[in-house]
This record gives sequence, C-alpha cells and structure tokens, in this order.
Amino acid sequence: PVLAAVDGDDAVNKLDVPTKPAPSVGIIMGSDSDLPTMKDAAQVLDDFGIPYEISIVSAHRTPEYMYEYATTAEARGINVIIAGAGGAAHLPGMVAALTPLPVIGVPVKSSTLSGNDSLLSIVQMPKGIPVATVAIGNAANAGLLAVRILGAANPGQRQKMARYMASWLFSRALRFERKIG
Ligand code: RP5
Repeated sequence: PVLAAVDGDDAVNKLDVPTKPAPSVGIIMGSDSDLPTMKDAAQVLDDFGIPYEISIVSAHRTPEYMYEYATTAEARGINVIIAGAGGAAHLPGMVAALTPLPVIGVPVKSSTLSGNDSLLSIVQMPKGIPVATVAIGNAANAGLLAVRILGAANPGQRQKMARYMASWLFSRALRFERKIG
C-alpha cells in the first residue's frame, strides 16, 4: 500500500535500490579459454575499485558483435579497453581500428607456439593504429596500465597507484631480506 502511491522510476527511487557504477574499463577476450589469463586484469581493477565489464568477443567467431562492441564502447562510458587473444590474435588491433579509445593487448599463451604467435600478432600493429602490448600472459600488467591511463586525469587514482607501488616494492624488499637474512 505504501508503494501503491508511486509508480515507475519513483518507486525505484523510494526503495533506494543501489545502482551499479557504469563500467570504465572493458575487458574482452577471444574465447572462454582466455579467462584463466584475463582474470588477473579483472583482479587488479577490483583491487583499485574500478568498475569494469568483462565479455567474450571474438574477431573471427563473432565479427559483427566485435564491431558493435568496439563502436559503442565510447558511448557506453568505457575509457580503456583491455583485449586478450591467443594465436592469430587480431582482436586487439581490430578493436583499436574501430574506436578512438586506448586499447591494451594481452597476448595469451598458445599451446602450439607458447604465445609467441599471439605476441607478434598484437605488438606488430602498423603505424597509425596503436595497441599497447604487455608481456605474454601478463594480464595483471594490462590492468595496472589501465589504472595508470585513468590516473592521468584523476589525481586520486594516481595516489592509489603510488601507494600500491610503494607497498609492492616494500613487500619485494622484505621478501629479499627474508631470503638473505
Ligand atoms: C583465440 O583462439 C582465442 O583468443 C584463444 O586464445 C584461442 C583458442 O580459442 P579456443 O579454441 O580455446 O576457443 O581466438
């Protein structure tokens, strides 16, 4: 009866339903078999409290969806795209050709050529369409690079990165001391 007096959006507002923040980073990958690698990027974004979306988008299995994803990402509020793929890894480059957003490519380790194929496919983008490429399998660095890109225009985010770097270096130094101590 209390809610009977209100309708539509008003009812939602009265109930104070928490709204999810819009994703700022898009994590995409060519196959679900890339997920064990790509989850590290998601973990970093979780640690920094950055909202993201994560989806399977294949350049050769779902090319129309890839086109739609890349051409609508900017309008959906995405600021950075992290794209992982293995083998003939054309996903990051093709997405970068379809959006003005920065694209970070993650070469996923393949079973036949250990990811060397993925690395060369992603890193060798011709002049004009850049893809920032991380090391084979290093999706964590892709997440960290996305945080740094967002931090370029966000001092609070930059401070978080500085704190992360200080604690990371400190824990490494501690580990080293324990080893030699
Ligand atoms: C690429 O082919 C994917 O990015 C993946 O790394 C690789 C193998 O895909 P699956 O055969 O495991 O689906 O498109």
